[in-house]
Amino acid sequence: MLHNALDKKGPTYFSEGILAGDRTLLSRAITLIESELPSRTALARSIIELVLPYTGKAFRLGITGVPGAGKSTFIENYGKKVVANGNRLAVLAIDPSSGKSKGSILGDKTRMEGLTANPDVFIRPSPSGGALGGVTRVTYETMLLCEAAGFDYIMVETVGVGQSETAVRSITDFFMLLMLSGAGDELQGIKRGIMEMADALVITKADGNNVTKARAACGDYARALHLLRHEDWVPKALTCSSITGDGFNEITAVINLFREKEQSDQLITKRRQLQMQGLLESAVQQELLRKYCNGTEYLNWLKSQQIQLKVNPFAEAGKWLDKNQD
Ligand SMILES: Nc1nc2c(ncn2[C@@H]2O[C@H](COP(=O)(O)OP(=O)(O)O)[C@@H](O)[C@H]2O)c(=O)[nH]1
Ligand SMILES: [Mg+2]
Repeated sequence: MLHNALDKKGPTYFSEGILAGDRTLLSRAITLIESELPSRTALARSIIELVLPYTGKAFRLGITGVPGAGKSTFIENYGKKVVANGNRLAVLAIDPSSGKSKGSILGDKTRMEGLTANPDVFIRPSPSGGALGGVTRVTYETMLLCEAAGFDYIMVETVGVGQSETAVRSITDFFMLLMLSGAGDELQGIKRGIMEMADALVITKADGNNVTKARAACGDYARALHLLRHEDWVPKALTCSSITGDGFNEITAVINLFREKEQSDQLITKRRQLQMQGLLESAVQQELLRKYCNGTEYLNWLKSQQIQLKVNPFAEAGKWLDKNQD
């Protein structure tokens, strides 16, 4: 069916289909989320509203690291384990560079061949050329729809060189940084800030000649991470190899340990509550910008003020907002 004809069927048609696990409707609804056309945004909002009661049940895992760190291969292997344990898995791949080249997303698909064929797996690459707030919203809303469609494990892959990893950290339960050993933090373009956000740091490709180096790096990071402990969790350093399969049991154990803390002290719920506060704050800010700081009138006002130099920008900003209030 043509997509526009699908859209005409309305939000309930979508929400019921998604709750029943219809992938065509799920995919189309995600496209609506990604759209900037007001009519599509409105339809997407209505669909999300209808499925909201059925969301929140998945474990949300964020995975970052420089291109080539082995993220997609990791997801292929770890994902197989997760599905073998009876989970249904959704993989969302965000690539900030994909606006320019579709290369790495195509690469991801081939790295995840085993998952692509699995009926319990849904893979969705997200182009994310837009603003950072856009990445957060699109990924968060997509995650909600996947949860409503019955996926109970969500992995979000993002490249750790821009700022999309901050966006992903702000909406996932557990944040994992994959690193190559021996390349040095600076060489990998990993900013210290990203390391500080990580709940687990995994040295990848710990196989062949690389094993000793990877273990040594892991020890160094383990000591450094201990100083970076979060309020609710001490980050862990681990190694793994997607070739030999080494390290995956340990990673599973760490994630299970983290998830068990939901039972004892509601660790995930508390994180999500803090995240909700952050999401609301930035949504309000974006909405204000959209409402009051948009369009030609605003741009003309900026220009008219900027040539004068003898204005107090802080006072003028207040006047602009007062004048434009409903
Ligand atoms: N030796 C080795 N190579 C790996 C491993 N994991 C991934 N690779 C290779 O590293 C390259 C980049 O992997 P990919 O998963 O696409 O990285 P991404 O860009 O972080 O998603 C590919 O050529 C993989 O085959 C591993 O555990 N050991
Ligand atoms: Mg990849």
